[in-house]
Amino acid sequence: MKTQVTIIGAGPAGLLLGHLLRAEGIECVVLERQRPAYVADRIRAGVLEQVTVGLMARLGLDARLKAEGLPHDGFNLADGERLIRIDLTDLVGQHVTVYGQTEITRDLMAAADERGVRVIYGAGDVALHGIDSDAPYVTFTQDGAAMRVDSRFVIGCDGFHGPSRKAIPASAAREYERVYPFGWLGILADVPPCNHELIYANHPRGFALASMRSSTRSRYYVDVPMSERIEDWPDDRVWDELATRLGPSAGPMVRGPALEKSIAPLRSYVFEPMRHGSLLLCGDAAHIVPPTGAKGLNLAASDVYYAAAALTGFFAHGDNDGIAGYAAKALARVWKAERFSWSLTRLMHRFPDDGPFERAMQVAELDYIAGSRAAQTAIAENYVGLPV
Ligand code: RFL
Ligand code: PHB
Repeated sequence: MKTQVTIIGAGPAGLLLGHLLRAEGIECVVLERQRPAYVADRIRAGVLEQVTVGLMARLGLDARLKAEGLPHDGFNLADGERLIRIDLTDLVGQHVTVYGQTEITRDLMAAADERGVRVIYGAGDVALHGIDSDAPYVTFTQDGAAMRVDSRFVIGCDGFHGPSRKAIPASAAREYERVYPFGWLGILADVPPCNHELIYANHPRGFALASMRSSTRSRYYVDVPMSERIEDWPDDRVWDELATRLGPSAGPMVRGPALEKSIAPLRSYVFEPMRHGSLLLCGDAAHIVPPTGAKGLNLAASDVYYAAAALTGFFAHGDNDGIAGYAAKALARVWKAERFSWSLTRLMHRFPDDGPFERAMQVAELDYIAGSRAAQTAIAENYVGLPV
């Protein structure tokens, strides 16, 4: 097979990039290890920045997002009895949109055929070759048969565990990593949310987040040590823990059976560079943020925005500057989101090694935020997403 761009991974990054390239008349093939049902059902992010919403609008794939997405003008930080509201629209004149990653993925998958985005599902043993050259190729297996795609560029959108990043020689790379001593246990249920806005809570027993997917579907999280097993968390135990940590100021919590329940590790990670030769990395393939700032999916979208512009410049105008500048441009935004996600994680979680001093620092910072419009503005401008 021959194409202009090979995309590895059909998560939100790969699918979004495939659509953006096709909209510019660029040929691409997307290789995905999983089957479509698996990709469509993964429960993950829920909060979209305007950049992400804007890309769906640019593609004309935002009809359902506009009809079903919930604009949120603010969110809350809770510490004990105190709720600090961050009024996004008042502070920075923007809002975020609550619309599940599952829905974005489904919208992109549903439109793939009609837009000529070719996705090969069930692609096994994907391996990258010749990324140092102008003629890279990717080999894979499909139903047992050996396959090969030749293209001018390969884009790694294959998440944290995919093969793309590993194809870059260690001598050319640098990794930055922080693994947190807890994970988030998430529960999804068809019950109305306890509050019309998100609440991030710091409680002596640990962190809790009240989020939602719609007015009838709620998503909640508590942090737990990574040694915990999901089997030891029957639904009632999760609801009890949420009720304690969120407290009465969160509003009345309706309980219901879990549609999904899992524990996700928390990590900060950046891989540099995000381009090596003819390979560009986008999304979780190059970086991970702890979910506290709701930045993972949105960073994947901004990477893809830069990558699509660079590839369009190359194929439409023979301009190599965008490709040459891709890594620096993407990383500048990535590092700011890493900082924000790390600092919000630090502020809202009880770390096992923390003593009275660290807790006093959290209280002082929350006091400062509660009383300072400048501090709230800094949080708001990061939460709605920095400009691309
Ligand atoms: P993905 O979604 O991991 O997709 C990668 C795709 O590559 C495929 N793949 C391969 N394909 C071919 N060959 C191989 N060898 C392959 N290996 C892997 C995979 O099957 C998959 O289809 O990465 P992408 O596209 O970069 O998207 C990143 C986002 O999924 C991620 O950042 C967010 O989900 C993070 N995240 C959140 N982000 C937000 O912006 N807002 C949020 O509110 C938010 N909440 C969350 C989150 C992530 C969570 N978990 C479970 C990690 C909440 C949670 C609990
Ligand atoms: C979610 O609804 O899944 C969600 C919302 C906000 C976050 C993380 C996850 O910061």
